[in-house]
Amino acid sequence: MPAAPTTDGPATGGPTTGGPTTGGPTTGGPTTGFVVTGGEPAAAELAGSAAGAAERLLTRPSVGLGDVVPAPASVRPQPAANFVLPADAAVRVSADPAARDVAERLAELLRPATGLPLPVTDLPTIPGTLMLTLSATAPRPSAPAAREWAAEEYRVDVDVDGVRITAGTATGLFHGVQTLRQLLPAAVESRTTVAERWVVPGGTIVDRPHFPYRGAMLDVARHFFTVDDVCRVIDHLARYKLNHLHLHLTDDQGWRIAVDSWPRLTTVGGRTEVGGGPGGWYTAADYRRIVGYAARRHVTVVPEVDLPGHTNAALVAYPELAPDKVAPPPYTGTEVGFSYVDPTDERTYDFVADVLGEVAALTPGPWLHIGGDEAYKVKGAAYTGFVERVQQIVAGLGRTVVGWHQIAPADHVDGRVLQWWGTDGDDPTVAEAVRRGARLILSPGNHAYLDMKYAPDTPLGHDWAGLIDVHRAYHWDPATHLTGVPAEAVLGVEAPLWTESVTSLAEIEFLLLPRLPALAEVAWSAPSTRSWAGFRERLAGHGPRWQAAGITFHPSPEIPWPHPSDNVRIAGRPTTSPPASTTFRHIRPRADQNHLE
Ligand code: TNX
Repeated sequence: MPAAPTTDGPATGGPTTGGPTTGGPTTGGPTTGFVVTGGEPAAAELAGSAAGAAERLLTRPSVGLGDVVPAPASVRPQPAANFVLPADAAVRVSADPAARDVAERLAELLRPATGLPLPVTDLPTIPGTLMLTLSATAPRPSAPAAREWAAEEYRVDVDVDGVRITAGTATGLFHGVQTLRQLLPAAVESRTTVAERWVVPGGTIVDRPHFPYRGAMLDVARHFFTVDDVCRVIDHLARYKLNHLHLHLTDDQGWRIAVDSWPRLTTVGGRTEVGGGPGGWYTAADYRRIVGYAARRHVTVVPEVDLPGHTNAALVAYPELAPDKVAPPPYTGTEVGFSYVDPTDERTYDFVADVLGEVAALTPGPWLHIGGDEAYKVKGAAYTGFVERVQQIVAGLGRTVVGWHQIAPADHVDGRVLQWWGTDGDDPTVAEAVRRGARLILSPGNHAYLDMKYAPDTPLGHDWAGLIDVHRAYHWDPATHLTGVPAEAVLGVEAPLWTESVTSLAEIEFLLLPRLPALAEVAWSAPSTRSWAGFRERLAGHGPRWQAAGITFHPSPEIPWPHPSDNVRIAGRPTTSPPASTTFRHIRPRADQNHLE
């Protein structure tokens, strides 16, 4: 459900007003020269003014307080209150294990580039320059009474003495840390030490999500990706305040999650992938590593076991599940809709209960995704009957069922969520399921499908749902997207990445960035704070960040990426020769290929 928009004191009316175009680096007052009025100034006075001007220059932030993606709910710049991280900076945090963990993440983020020790303490006697505070109620200086925090809400206050992040939960603090990260110069993303003045723009941000469910999906079945690759994708989600990673764990081309009671699913069904590569799978320990890594970044894993279709790999391993009880050949192509488990055989339901039971036991989050898409050969009552039984199995495990929107005609079960991936916002069957109680995750194929090409010449991806450039990813409204579906039924937004054509981490990143931040803003930011003009300006500043972090991205021509000839202050100061680690090169779209070095 979208959070009710609230105002918090004299907000500037949206992030664009604090952005670099209007209130960013130039808000620190005149940066060159100083005004002398009347008579001959004394030498000391002159020197004092010069020192003041120099100080203002040195404490000029490289980003504006409003340059955050996704756009915060309210931004109040205080240009006279910029903060410079001192060499003896410490992180002080409330004495709470989850908050402490967020503080450790912050220190981990900042140590490589700053080269500072950044000790973390929860002792109130030790002064902290970076303070992470859990508080029962939201501080509201301009109003008499404190109020409840909204879910995931945080507040960042920056003044000359330090940065204070306050929230009601560790998740809120974590989001505040991601905001602080974006307020520091791009060089903060460097994995090696950079000589830099770490200036943070002064002022206050109060921020909260519009939709509670904000996610991305990675298909690890068509091509397999390692635990490290998945963790890196989780990092990208966390950066943009996405809080769910949906893993598409099973499909015709491979079964990727070990199930003790049906071991051949992986030892036989996991050894294939699109194109004939070796495939692979996650052991229980691997999967636990993923969910643990995600949890520490406040991301919930949503595991999908796709049923009753998309099951060729399972049938190869266990022919008893096949309608004719004959093992099909392994499949490494990219067609869909031909395979299915036998909905008339009780053994199939034993299989489903065992698999979902084991996956649920490994998964701390509330969701189990049962697929349900493109089961073209299981029709009518056979299909709805199958889905209804599987929904009951999920309910019996105490979990909330999620399925692709094809499951809409099945009976309602408490809490059930449909993931809509259509391309036409008029879907009466889905609207009807919503009237019976279903909630929706929106993944419109023509806005949110990250496996769609950016442009006709994009070397990867599909185009069946159209081309999706950054503007298309950004320009839609989840609250009104589906006819006959009220905004209250929309839980949020998810950006799926199918991997038929994707074989490496660099290719994943190339399709994720820069569209993932666009979809993150659609999900996080209230419509009143969103504008394409502001977004493309704010997003431009992320190119140097990704480059400093060694992240591949598509240099979409719609985004005004900084250019070296602009004398961009990537390292936080004007210079014609920034340190090599932060030099912004190769960012212009090139005709031949699109990967950045
Ligand atoms: C449709 S979207 C599928 C996937 C494919 C994808 C390719 C959905 C629920 N099913 O099986 O990978 O198109 O874009």
